[in-house]
Amino acid sequence: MNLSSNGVAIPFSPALFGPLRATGTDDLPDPVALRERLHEDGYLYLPGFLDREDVLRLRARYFSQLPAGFLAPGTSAREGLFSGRVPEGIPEHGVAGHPAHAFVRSETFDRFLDDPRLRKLAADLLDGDARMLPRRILRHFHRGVRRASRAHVDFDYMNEGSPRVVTMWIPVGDCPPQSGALVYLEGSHRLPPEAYEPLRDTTDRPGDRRQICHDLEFTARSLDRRWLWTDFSAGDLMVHLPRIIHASLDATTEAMRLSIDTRFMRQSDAPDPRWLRAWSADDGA
Ligand SMILES: O=C(O)CCC(=O)C(=O)O
Repeated sequence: MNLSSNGVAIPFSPALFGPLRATGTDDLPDPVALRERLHEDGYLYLPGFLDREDVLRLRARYFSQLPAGFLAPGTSAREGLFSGRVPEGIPEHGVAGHPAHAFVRSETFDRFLDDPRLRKLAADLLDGDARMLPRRILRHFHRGVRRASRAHVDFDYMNEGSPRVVTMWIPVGDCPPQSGALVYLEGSHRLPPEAYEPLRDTTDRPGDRRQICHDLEFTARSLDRRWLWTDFSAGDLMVHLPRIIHASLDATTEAMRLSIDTRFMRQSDAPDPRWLRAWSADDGA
């Protein structure tokens, strides 16, 4: 596999990559065991937790909002294949006027996320009444941009509220590594922040100290641990803790990468105020 992140290649080698541990969803462990596993690994990988058809329907709904010429000719919105050309005049992804901005404010999106199974899972993991924070992000990457999520921990983006948060990441479509899957740095939720502070100087985005690093090989070697990966299918769900280092790979396939990330916390905990508004890509949060 030829992989890169933000245009920087990373060899797909056993020294740098290992498998995510799956938690079977047919017979989900009891809440205590689930919480233990989440805190042990820093994540839960729940293959097939969501209904594949629901997820693919959502994919089709979003891609059908894109202007003509975005999708490869003769293909369906459900496939979400990139034509190789972004039509002129479309605003930046996720800002007002872009379809993703309207989509996260739509009834379709609300209905999809207002899933009692997600709420119950969040409540089990937080061991209390859970609420979803209103800032829910729709990410869409296609080949050619060589742009992905840099290595980071979520807490650095939401540090004005309680750290007792769980993030759910939902691939909206099949998402192998080459389509821009998320990868997790093994056991990194246990690292003290001082351990990765120096990595923030190696960056393609000076001026933003929140991200840790754009170079995933350098990150793995410096912290002496592997990136955990999998070949995501539509219907899979990832849950992670706010202190685990994660990043995404560049999308290089014809199939575009679409995903949602959404966060839950206990009703009684104080949220970071920046997460109480609907997401806009230019909201600075
Ligand atoms: O989807 C991505 O590339 C990043 C998502 C993320 O960082 C998260 O869900 O916390």
